Amino acid sequence: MGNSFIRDFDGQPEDNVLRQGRDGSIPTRPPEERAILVGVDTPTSPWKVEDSLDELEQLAMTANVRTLGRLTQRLDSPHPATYLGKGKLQELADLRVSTGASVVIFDDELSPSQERNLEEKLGVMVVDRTALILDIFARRARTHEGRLQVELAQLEYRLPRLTRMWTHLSRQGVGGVGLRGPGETQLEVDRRQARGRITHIKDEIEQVRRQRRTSRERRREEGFPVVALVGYTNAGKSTLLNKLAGASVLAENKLFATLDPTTRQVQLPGGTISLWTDTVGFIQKLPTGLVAAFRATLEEIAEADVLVHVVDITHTNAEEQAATVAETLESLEAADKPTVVALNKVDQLVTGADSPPADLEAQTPEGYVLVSAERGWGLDKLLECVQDLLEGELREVRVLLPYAQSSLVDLFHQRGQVLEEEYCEDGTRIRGLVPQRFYPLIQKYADRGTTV
Ligand SMILES: Nc1nc2c(ncn2[C@@H]2O[C@H](COP(=O)(O)OP(=O)(O)OP(=O)(O)O)[C@@H](O)[C@H]2O)c(=O)[nH]1
Ligand SMILES: [Mg+2]
Repeated sequence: MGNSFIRDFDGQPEDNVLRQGRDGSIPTRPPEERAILVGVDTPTSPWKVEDSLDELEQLAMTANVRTLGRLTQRLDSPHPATYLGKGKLQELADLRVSTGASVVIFDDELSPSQERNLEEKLGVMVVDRTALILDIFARRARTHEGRLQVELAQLEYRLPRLTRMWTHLSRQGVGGVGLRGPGETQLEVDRRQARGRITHIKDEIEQVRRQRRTSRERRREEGFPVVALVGYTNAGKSTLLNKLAGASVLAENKLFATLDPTTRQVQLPGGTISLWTDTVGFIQKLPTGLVAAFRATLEEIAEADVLVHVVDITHTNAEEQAATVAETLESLEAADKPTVVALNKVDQLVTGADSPPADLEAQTPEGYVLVSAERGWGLDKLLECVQDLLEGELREVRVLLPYAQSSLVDLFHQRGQVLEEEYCEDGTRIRGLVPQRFYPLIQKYADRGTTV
């Protein structure tokens, strides 16, 4: 397994802690589940199957599931009916019996029929990567928005899998892995009800999106540049924000510690106040339904002025992780944003030093900064890079600003640059540079047919 931080996992479901005291009773922790992990090694997969299973094991631990064994098979693609080939499936069934595992977790999303066939053959609960991620998200969601988004993703995942029994709607928190979260009661409901609920949640999420958009516009008008922290889960985004802003975002050695976005002020070296948003981390094979459900949250990224992509360079799969982040940004149409890459956790690469190693520093290309979020290394440099990118976004405009809009004239002087200025009868005529983000504010005063 070779990954030391896995040992730090405590495996405690925090939901129990939260539930304690709410009804006065002492919580009974559901028995820990024990799993076999299964993956296929396909020629097209960018990850080595063992690395992907390492990650699946961490996901399982985060969901309080202990791994008892693993099984992999080399295939061109997963078998359409049973994921594994016939012989391998028998091997899995035998391994399941000999280990006494209570659940089998598959490293790819299973089709509803694969899931049914596998459950029949194995005689225990079958969970796929998507359900496991949804389970963790369900435990993490704290805000109304986060819960809505998770519930939507869960409903859409479960809808095609509905058979006899359907558990949903209120947060009961019991049930096995993959069955937890905002989404459960004893009620048995049919597909029609689930669809109705989906429509309802989508409406609510649309409201959230509108509110988010309004507050983004307000921030924009107030002139605060927005920086979004993006990166693979567990890369150190929250630790970085905590260090930079003295914030107290939960940062821990668990996958998907952060689900709901948090925004904090960070002062840049030139004195400008910028707003930094920390949000949900990415992961390979992130279900597209989940990305779609989290659109309201992820729009924060799409609308940021600059991205800081945090990479854990000590991770064996740092490159693959960075590629996954790039792909996810692509799907969010945020891949072209000005980006600084923060190569994090450099403190783990040196012993006894209190700054990044000079030889590494010398090799670091432009646009990359070596940092240690935990130790506070490289943060000044990171902020400088962000500032440079923000300033690099200055855009030349010609405007005629009415005298009543003197604050917009100030904007040029304070945040941009005045190249030519002329006082006329109808206002101040300016040719100048303004940061791109202010453009919407002054667009309507664009000066056509001018002398300046
Ligand atoms: N050694 C070392 N550990 C770090 C550093 N930055 C973060 N960590 C550790 O990495 C783990 C993950 O950090 P988080 O800040 O929670 O990571 P994140 O990117 O917010 O993760 P998610 O919210 O799960 O997406 C924690 O255990 C941190 O203490 C660092 O610079 N050096
Ligand atoms: Mg986090």
